[in-house]
Formats: sequence, C-alpha cells, structure tokens
Amino acid sequence: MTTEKLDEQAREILRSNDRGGYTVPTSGLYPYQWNWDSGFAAWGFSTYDVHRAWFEMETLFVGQWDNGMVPHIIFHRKAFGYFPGPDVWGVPKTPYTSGITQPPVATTFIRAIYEADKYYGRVRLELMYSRLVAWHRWFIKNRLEDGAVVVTHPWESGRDNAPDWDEAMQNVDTSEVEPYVRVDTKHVNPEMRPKKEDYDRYLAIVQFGRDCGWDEATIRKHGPFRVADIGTTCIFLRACRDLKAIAEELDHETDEIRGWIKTLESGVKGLWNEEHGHYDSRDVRTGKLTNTLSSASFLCWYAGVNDERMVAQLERVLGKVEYGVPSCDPEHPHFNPLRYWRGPVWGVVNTLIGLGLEETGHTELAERVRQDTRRLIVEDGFFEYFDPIDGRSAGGDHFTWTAAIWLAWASPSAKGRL
Ligand code: 9WN
Repeated sequence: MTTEKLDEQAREILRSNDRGGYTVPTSGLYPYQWNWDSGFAAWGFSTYDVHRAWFEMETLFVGQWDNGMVPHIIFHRKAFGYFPGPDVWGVPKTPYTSGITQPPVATTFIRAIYEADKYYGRVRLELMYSRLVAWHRWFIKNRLEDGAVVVTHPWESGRDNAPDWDEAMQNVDTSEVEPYVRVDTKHVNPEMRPKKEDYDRYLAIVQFGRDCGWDEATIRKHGPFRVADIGTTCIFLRACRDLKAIAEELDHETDEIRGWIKTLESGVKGLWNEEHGHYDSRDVRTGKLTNTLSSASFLCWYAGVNDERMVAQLERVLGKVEYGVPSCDPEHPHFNPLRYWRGPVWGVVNTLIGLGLEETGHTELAERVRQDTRRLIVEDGFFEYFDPIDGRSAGGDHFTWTAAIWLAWASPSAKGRL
C-alpha cells in the first residue's frame, strides 16, 4: 500500500474513533477516553487538524480532579463492553472517572501542538498551563520517593502486566475481591491478555483505593502496591522539561520546575540496577529492584538522560528480535512474545524511545526503531501491539495511538520529531 493510502487510513481511524471531542483507543475493547492514549491522539490530530488536537487535550482535562490529578480514564458517557466501569471505581464526580492516573505525556504533546499552532494557540496554551502545573504538583506532592515516581496500580504505568510488577503483585491480598466478570477476553484472544490472577489483584487494588476514598495519604502509607516506575519517572522528567519550556514561552516563573527537574534527574539515577547494568523499577514497600529490563528502561534518552551504558543493552535486545523494541528483554525468564506487556512491541513506546535516541544523537538506533515500527504497521495494520519475533499483530485493531504515531512519526511522510 502506498504511503498516501496508509496516511489516509490512519486519519480515517482517528475520525472513526472520535466520539465528539475525545477519541476512544479502539471501539469495543476500550470505549472511553484514556489519558496517555489521548496525548498521542492529539499529536496525531495536530498533523492535519490542530483545533481537533487542542480539543482532545481540553476534554481530557475536563476530568481533572480538584487536587490536580488527571485520571487514567474519563467516562464521559455510558458505554458498554469495558470492565471495570465507573460503578467499580466509585468516584463521585461528573464526568465519572477512574481513581488513578497514567504517564503524563500530555505536557509534551501540548507543547508540540502549540509549536504547530503558534499564532492562534497561545491563549489555549495559557489556559492549559495552570492545569498542567496542578497535575505536575500533584505528582510531586503525592508520588515522589527518592526522586522517582511511584505508581500505585500497574494500570498507572500504562504497562499493565509487565514482569516488572510480578514480585510486588505477589503481596497483593485478593481474598476480599468482590465477584466480577471480565469482558476484555470477549474482544481479544485471552492468550494476549493478562491472566485471571492478575485481574484479581488489579481489582483488589482498585477496591483498596475506593474504600479509602482515593485518599493519597492513606494509599502512600498502606497501599497494597507501590512501585517507583522507571517508565513514568522518565516520562514525567521529560514532561517537566517541556513544562519549563512552556513556562518560558509564556513568561512564567520557572524556579519551581527547575527544582523538580533536578530531583527527578537524581530519581532516575537512583533506579540504576548496578548488578544487571540497566535502569529498573523499585518496589518501595520492600526496597527491592525488579531486576527486569523492559522497554521503559530505554526511555532514559527521552528523559534527556544520555546514558551510553544503555546503548549496548539496546543493541543486545535488538539483536534478539526481528522487530524492536520488545516490551520485555527476550532473555528474561518471563518473556512472552504475545502476552500483554510481557514481550510484544508497542508502537507508542517505540516512538518515545526513537524520539529520545534521535534527540541525543543516536541516529542509527533511532532509525532502526522507526523502520521496525513502520514495517510492522505496513505489514499488519494499525494494531494495538505486535509480536517482536514474527511480527504477528495482536490486541485491538484500528487502534488510535498506532494511527497517531504513524502520522506524526512512523510514516515516511511524517515530521518524525516533536
Ligand atoms: C487499563 C487503553 C489502555 C492503555 C494501556 C493498556 C490498556 C487498560 C486495560 O489499554 O490498559 O488501563 O484495560 O487493559 O495497557 O496502556 O492506555 O489503550
């Protein structure tokens, strides 16, 4: 298929997943607005319709809580086919939302949208700025541990059942989980999705949050799952750098943001796994590193941490697969090329890794990551994720963020940078 046709198909996916101001990740499997999916969607829209791009971000922030948190799902209106819905989260707000957040890519993409709309976008940027600051302050106040960002549910990391969480998840008590019926496995092959024992634990953590009224102080003290996540820490550090650039553009004070950047830089350093030679995540309840090299470890460059030691790791991992970047090290004992976040390739994570590599001068590696992503989409279509060994498509089809990164980064016609 020609580039033109694929570009058109990608735009058509964004159009058909548009629910009037927000985009669903894919119809059926994910019928609401998801936080980081929307950031990518907005970036995709900005390649041909900058007003729609702003709108995507504005509807996301409609769900922002008074304490600054931007939830991982906004249930704008009733939809069917997703579990757990608003009744399970028990958040008494309009619109209904979930009670946890997701990686804050929004700040970075808002900056990119503004770059594409400098003249008319200034007022919209100004309106967004205070909301972004509130969200960043929420992270700093509630989620920093030794300078790294703690996730209180695997869903917050966006990498739901990565082997990174296995050990910490063993400590989650599931004896009180209320009966429930999953629906995700009706949409896609159960072999590609998390297992029942994972879902029991996801639900146990949600119940804990709901029962304490989503009180961050209680979650910090007694939450059943608290892991300093290398992925969210890198994405947040990058977001802080972009927030600082936005502040400078708007003539706002930047001292506070500079302080956050310093703290987070030391937080990333603190997640270095000396024994295995890579960035890692840490269970803050036990103090133990997870000993997992995941695709999130390669977000160091995106965070502006130009660490040469990670280059050899990336080359080794890429040498083991036909299509990079696998979400888990193929040499890890729990690597699985098809199961959710335990091995498959996600185009969106590739995009962030590729952007970081390019920005820090690792041009060849950046190109390999981009070419692999392009081949996967050209050969298979706009799927949610792909098998790194044989390129098989997996998960949902007509996926918003895959279409979005195609338009903004992976297509031969794309600008390919922020
Ligand atoms: C839970 C929407 C989301 C992504 C996540 C991905 C998956 C949800 C699920 O889908 O998570 O948030 O039910 O599996 O892991 O990264 O944002 O595409």
